[in-house]
Amino acid sequence: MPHKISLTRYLVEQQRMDGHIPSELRLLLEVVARACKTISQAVNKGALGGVLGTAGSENVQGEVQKKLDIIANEVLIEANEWGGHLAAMASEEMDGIYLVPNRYPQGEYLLLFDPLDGSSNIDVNVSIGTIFSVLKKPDDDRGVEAADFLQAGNRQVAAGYCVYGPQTTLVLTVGDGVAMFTLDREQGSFVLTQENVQVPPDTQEFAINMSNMRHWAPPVKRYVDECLAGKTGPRGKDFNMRWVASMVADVHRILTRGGVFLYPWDAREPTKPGKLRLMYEANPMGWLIEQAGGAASNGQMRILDIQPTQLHERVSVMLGSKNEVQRLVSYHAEEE
Ligand code: P6P
Repeated sequence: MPHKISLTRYLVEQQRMDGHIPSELRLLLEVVARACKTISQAVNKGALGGVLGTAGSENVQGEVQKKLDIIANEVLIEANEWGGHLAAMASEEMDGIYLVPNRYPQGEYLLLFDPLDGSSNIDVNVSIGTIFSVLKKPDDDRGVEAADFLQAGNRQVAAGYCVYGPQTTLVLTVGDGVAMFTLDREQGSFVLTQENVQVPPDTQEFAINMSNMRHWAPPVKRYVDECLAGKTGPRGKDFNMRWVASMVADVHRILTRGGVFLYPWDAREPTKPGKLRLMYEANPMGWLIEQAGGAASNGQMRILDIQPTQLHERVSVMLGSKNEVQRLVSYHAEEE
């Protein structure tokens, strides 16, 4: 039986090997992982824990908050605010940024998260997850402001998610490839189960919410029509379709066996660039996919190069197997 490598040992070796992970960042990632374990336990209780259903409130997006959305948010805030590794946090569930209280030491990192992505799936027992992104705060001694979070995704120093499914699996990058850690509930620790994750450049599986077809822009319609035409169409091969309506689950499948995920702009709300949020969904997931050899675009440009202007801004997302994303980008270019 190969010796189990815990998340802690993996991070210590990453830190020792090439100083790639400063000790403060290692501490931050271990705290986030512990918070994900706590969230996993709450999620797994389900109806037994009295945590299903709505909380009777709305978040900044105007979406009804589930009880577990708020629980997960509070777990992440409470786990991270006292350690001295963070200066501030931002969350899908909070309008503004959360400054680490003055009673605690301030660190140099900014943590952004969607505490429980896919929460419409909570009550029907389908996989959901936590997505997180880590940035560095500006190198000055003034207090952190919301504008300090508005950094392009190519400035992330760590990104990852924890998927609460049949297994609880933490997936992480610090810019040196993607590693996966499965929660060993008997030991209560995340154990390395895959490293150097690679997304195949080609695929026969696409993920999109087909009910929005009549609202898509022509390049997306063309791409999906060609997938549906299968072997007799221009692609010369049949495609399969998946849509979990939980980005974490769809991205985990793509990291595990390839595929392409699309949540593109559509005409339902033409002034919105898309549904998904740039800072704490598209950027962390985009970096993970790129670190695994895939691509992530908004149809016109690399998602990680987008300069954010608002904390909760939305973006059109096409990510996964590189050759499929490049095909989508070329269709958008032809359209323009
Ligand atoms: P739709 C979940 O609410 C989410 O933000 C992503 O996790 C998911 O991919 C998408 O929205 C699902 O959206 O419109 O298909 O319900």
